[in-house]
Amino acid sequence: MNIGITVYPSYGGSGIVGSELGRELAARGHTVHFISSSLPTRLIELNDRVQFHEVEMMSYPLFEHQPYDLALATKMATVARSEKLDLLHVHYAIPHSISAILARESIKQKRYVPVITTLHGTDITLVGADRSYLPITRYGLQQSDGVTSVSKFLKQATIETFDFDEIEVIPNFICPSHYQKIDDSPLKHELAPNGERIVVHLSNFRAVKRPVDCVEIFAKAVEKGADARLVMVGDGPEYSAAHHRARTRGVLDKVHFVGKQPNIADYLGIADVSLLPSELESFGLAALEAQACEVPVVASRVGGIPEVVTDGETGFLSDVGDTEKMSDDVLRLLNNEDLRRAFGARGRELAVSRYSTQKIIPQYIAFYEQVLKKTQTAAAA
Ligand code: GMT
Repeated sequence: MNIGITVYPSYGGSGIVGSELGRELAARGHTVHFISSSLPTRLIELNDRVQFHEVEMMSYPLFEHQPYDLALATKMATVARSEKLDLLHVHYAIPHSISAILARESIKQKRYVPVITTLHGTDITLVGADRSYLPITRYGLQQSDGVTSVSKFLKQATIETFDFDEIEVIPNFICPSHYQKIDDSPLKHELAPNGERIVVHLSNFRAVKRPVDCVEIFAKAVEKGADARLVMVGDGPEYSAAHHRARTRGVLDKVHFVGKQPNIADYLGIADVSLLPSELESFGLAALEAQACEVPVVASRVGGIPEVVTDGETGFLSDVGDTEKMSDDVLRLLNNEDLRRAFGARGRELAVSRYSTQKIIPQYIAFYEQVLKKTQTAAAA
């Protein structure tokens, strides 16, 4: 197949999922055309099967804001025709599905290019549900030729908010050989020079991820006797607040803010516990990545997280903001190697058996084929 993929290139899990999906599809013999404003972060290698088409934006004094959605639609239509795309697969509904629908409609006299929208999270729960975007998001769902969501939770949220239920659940995935436990590494010595335990948090530091809670959980665990380091991987709006909390709680010397990292498996692989105390999480890719590296997860019991983290088996779940309990859970895991190993092994087992690329990528391909068949049958009738 010839597949057009659009993602937000530099920010968040939807971009990661879209980029890695593209790479996996190419490895299975398909040709993938990324259409976005810049090269997606995790896409380091372009070749005959993985191509990139940059959305060009014309600036004009009259434009208070440049109309990216229209420029994207134009590029999608151009690439769809020149590369004879079989379908357009967009990640994150706003504005990508609207741009794709516009592109499809603008060229449908020549050929019909179906649009598949994958819902990732705040495109439904936060941004899409806001009154200013709700009607257009619903239209995007109704007009897409196929819609997938990354968890059962997100499907249910979409039904409740948009009264739309034709959704295939296809979860996030990991490549098992890429995410592995690392027993020892120079990085581990650098971050924990005296053999301290490593607690890790990985996110884009938006308020919804509650990175300040991570520092608070860690500070409480230290007060209760933990000999550990906290490694904060990523960057974003809440960085300053998290840094400030580390300073005021007197743990700044034990917290490493390492910024955005190209290879997060290096950090997850050496960790003993992973923290994901989010306000809301439609799936929780960071939890899955940690589990794949045999790292137990301490997280909030919200959204799709319970679909990924099994409470008492691969990690511990708590109410949002319950930093007291979360710090107890961290301490319990740090102090008990057998428990940590058992949770780690079970987490890896679940990550591989349920969410490996081998299991999930064929689900996307089957869904593409189903949508193509449906649209071709409709066209023939
Ligand atoms: O909804 C978002 O926050 C944006 C989105 C992204 O692009 O970062 O994140 C979501 O997509 C990930 C990949 O499917 C999921 O694993 C995350 O749980 C989800 N984030 C939230 O729901 C907050």
